[in-house]
Parts: sequence; C-alpha cells; structure tokens
Amino acid sequence: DQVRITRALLSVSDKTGLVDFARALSERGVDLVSTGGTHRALSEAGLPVTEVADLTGFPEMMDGRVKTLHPAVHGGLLAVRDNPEHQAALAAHGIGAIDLLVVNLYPFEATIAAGRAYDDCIENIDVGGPAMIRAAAKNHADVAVVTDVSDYADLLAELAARHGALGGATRRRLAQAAYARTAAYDAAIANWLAGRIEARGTPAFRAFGGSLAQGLRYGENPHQSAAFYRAPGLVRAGVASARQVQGKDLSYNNFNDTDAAYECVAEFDPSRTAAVAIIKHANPCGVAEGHSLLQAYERALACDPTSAFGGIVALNRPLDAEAARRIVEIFTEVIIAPDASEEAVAIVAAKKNLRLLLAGGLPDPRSPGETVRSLSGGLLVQGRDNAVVDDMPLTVVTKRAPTEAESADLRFAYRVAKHVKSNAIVYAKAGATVGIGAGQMSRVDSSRIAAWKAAEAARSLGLSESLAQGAVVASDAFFPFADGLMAAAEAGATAVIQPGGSMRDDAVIAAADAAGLAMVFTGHRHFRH
Ligand code: 93A
Repeated sequence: DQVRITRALLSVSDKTGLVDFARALSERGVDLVSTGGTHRALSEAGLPVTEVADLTGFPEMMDGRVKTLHPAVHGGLLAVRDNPEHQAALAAHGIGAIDLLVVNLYPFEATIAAGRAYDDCIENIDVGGPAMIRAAAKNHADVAVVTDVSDYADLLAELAARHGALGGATRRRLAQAAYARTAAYDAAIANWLAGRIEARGTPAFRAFGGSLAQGLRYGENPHQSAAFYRAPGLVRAGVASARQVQGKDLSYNNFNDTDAAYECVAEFDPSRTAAVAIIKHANPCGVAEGHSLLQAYERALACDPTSAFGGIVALNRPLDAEAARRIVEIFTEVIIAPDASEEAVAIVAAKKNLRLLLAGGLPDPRSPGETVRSLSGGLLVQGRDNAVVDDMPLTVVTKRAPTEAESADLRFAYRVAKHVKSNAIVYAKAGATVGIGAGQMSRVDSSRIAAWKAAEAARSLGLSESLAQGAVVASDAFFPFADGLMAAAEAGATAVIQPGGSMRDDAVIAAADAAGLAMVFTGHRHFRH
C-alpha cells in the first residue's frame, strides 16, 4: 500500500517552510515542478525545479487565473497507475505522473478578515488550487496531497522511514484533510458572498452547507426574517423530508414544533403500539399510546386539552380515517404522520388551512447525527441525544421495586421527558401523560407545575381525584434535593424514574423510601434546552 514519491508539484501561497521541505524532497531524488512564485522561491534557493508552464506549454495567463488548469497537470494527478488505458493516455500525450501535490490556497480568509476591497477578495478566490487538491485527494490510491504546512515534517520523517515512499493510511488521512480544507474554503466564500447579497436566512446556515428549501414569511416573530434550509445528504425521515399534502405554508414556529412533535412520537415503535404526541411551543402537552391512533389521540388530548388548541399533532402510524375525523374537530396547526389513508386525506381536506405532512417513514431515535444551533458569532454542534430508555440498565434504588405496570409507565414517562424542555417533570399513567412540567429554572417548580396540571386536567374531566394519583413520575435530570420528589409524592405519584447522580442521592432515596415510592435510576440524563 506504499506509493514511491518521484515527482512533486508544489504551488503554495504560504511559503513557510517551503524551501527546506522542497530541498529535502530534492535530496531524495524527487523531481520538483512548481508555479510562478513558488518556482521563483525554489530557484532562488538554488533548487532544480521545472516551471509548470514548461509542462503545459502555456504561459501563466490572466493575472495567474489560469496556470495549472491543464490536462498536463490534472492528467498527471488523476491517472490511475495500474490502469493500462490511463497509462497509455499519459504516454500518448507526453504527460508525466505526479505523486505528491503540495498546495496551500490563495489567502481568501485572511483577505476578507483584513476587510479588503470586493475585487481584491474576488481575486483571492483560488480556483486552480482547489481543483488540484480535489483531484489528488480523489486519486489518493496513487497520490499524496499536502495542504497544511505543519504536515511537512511528519511527511519527511515518513519518507525517510519508508525509503522514499508514503503509506496508504497517511495518504487517506491527507485526502480527508484536503477535502475538509476545500470544504471550509468554499464555505468561507459562500459566507462572505451571503453577507453581500440580499438573502433570507443566516450565513451560519449557509456555512452548514444546506440548501435553501423555502423562504419563510417571518421568524419566531413578525419582525424577524427566516428561511428553512435543508441539510445536505438528508437521511432521517422527518419534517425536512416530508411531503406537504395540503394546507397553508409552514411558518418558522410550525417547522420547529413539528420537528419536536415528530421526534417525540418516533420514540414509540409503531409495531408495538399506536402513539400520538401533541406539541405546543416545542413542548409536549400530551403524549399517549393506544390500541388505535384514535384512542392514543383522545388520551393525549385529555392530558391538557386547553393547551392542545392550535397544537401540532404527530402520529407514529399512517393517519387513518377515524383518527383524522376526531383531530379535525379541534383547531390544529399541523398533522404529521408517516403516511395517510386516502379516506383520511379526504377528511383533512375539509380543513383547507390545516397542514398535513407525510414524512414517508419514522426517524430512528437511536440514529446518530448532529444538532446545530447558532449563537452570536458561531455555531454549537453536538451529537443527537440518541439515548433510548430501553437500552439503559435501570437500577432500583428504593426498598420497593416498581410493579410491572409501574415499570412500563416509568419507561413511557422517561421517553416523553427526553422531549420536554428542562427542567422536565412528566407524570404518566397507563401509557399516557397526565401532567407535564416544562422549562422551569428550578426542578421543584417543574414538579409543582406538573402536579398542578394533573389536578387541572382531572377538574376539566369532571373527576374529583387528580390524574397524578397513582401515576409515575419522570425527571430528565437528578433531583438535587428531596423537595421535588416530595412534591411528586404528595401529588400522588407512586414510582419515580430519574438519572441519579446527585450528591444528595442518599437523602432523596431515603425520602422516597419514607414515602413508600419505588424509584429507579437510569444513569442517563436527558437535558433539552
Ligand atoms: O488563479 S488560480 O485559481 N488559477 C490556477 O490555475 C492556479 N493554480 C495554482 N490559482 C492557482 N493556483 C494557486 O496559486 C495555488 O493554490 C497557490 O495558492 C498559488 C501559488 O502561486 P505562486 O506559486 O505563483 O505563488
């Protein structure tokens, strides 16, 4: 898997370390070829070097815009060494193979950072350099490509160790770095141009490499501009891949809420149960399982019918007619499902404004991937929270272990808590949420709100006993003190699921034991901010 280095093309704007590197190559017997300025620097240092113009038979022209864009260069970089036809083409056209490419690009980033004039910036967009880098990186089976001055020393060491050759792992690593470099370079150009044209959306998302899918009327508020960008190489089924069957255009908030709704309901395996999530302001206001989508919807709705008004409804199975008929009775912004029956589509059609999105599948909650959020002057990137409670070893920490029914509800509640903004407290009973406390700055406040919501829901259903009575409770992070847990016990919860890991776990466990609660630790936190 070694490639002997016999001929190198050097074309660098940043000439740091160039002469020493080239001299070492030359002393190893490597033939050197280079472009104008690089050639000058090397010949002034007394090194034997051929000018690229001698290879191409063309002078560098148009202020250097065209110097290496020629088959004599690209053929030499791209020819596959053990392909007889490629070799015949090299011979027929008198092209010599190039096995080492050393390029760093016109300093576009530095030019814009220096605030130079528009034309100056444009002139510093390198075209020939990235073309060669990409060619050499593609052909890394036969060619090594160096784009970083700080790699010179290591390469010389490897050439010495391998008697003038470079190994396959090195060439692959260099190729990866090369593509990362050209990608970042193009992103910098795209970003800079984005700031110079009147465009919707933020440069940050252009840097993310997405393509503009839809301009939006406005952002979270009417005075904010907005657009939806689709990520390149989309793989997850979801809002971005969904087909909108009918209804008004989605707003910025619709996109955000619909995504939250669909990611939440996707936690429920459709082969095991029907499930429905109703979302408002990116938080679930009701999630439930059911024998049918209709039953799941009714139960999800019962958790907080007031908040469900104007909500987003996500289903984990194809929308059927009976569920559709019930959903359209209440003002709903968006329905999203993997698919829908013809009859269901016809029922939804009666509500002209109601948006119906068919995603074509459910995203896998375990799939890897990244989430991106912008902050002032940058992007924050992290891996998705793809932890699933079914994969977590649950540890019973109280004297009493949860019953089978409690265990099922604890998992259900934890699945939902993952999709509730922190601090998240979720009460659940028989596969349905009965009280959700979201987004509070203190966990005990979320506990109180969840308990109060459960009591409210009971009142609205004409029941005398709070829905929290006999329910289980999930907390997305550990209880720092016993107070949040006590609030849950007072409200009527019988079992608790939480990550554990607080300094005061012992006190919290003792309080649970004193209240006769069963409690399990998951070891996995589900913060969501
Ligand atoms: O203007 S270019 O895009 N056209 C080209 O054909 C070309 N080939 C190499 N710029 C081109 N280069 C760049 O010139 C290299 O990427 C390198 O940054 C620079 C080296 O020029 P010199 O050797 O004249 O200093």
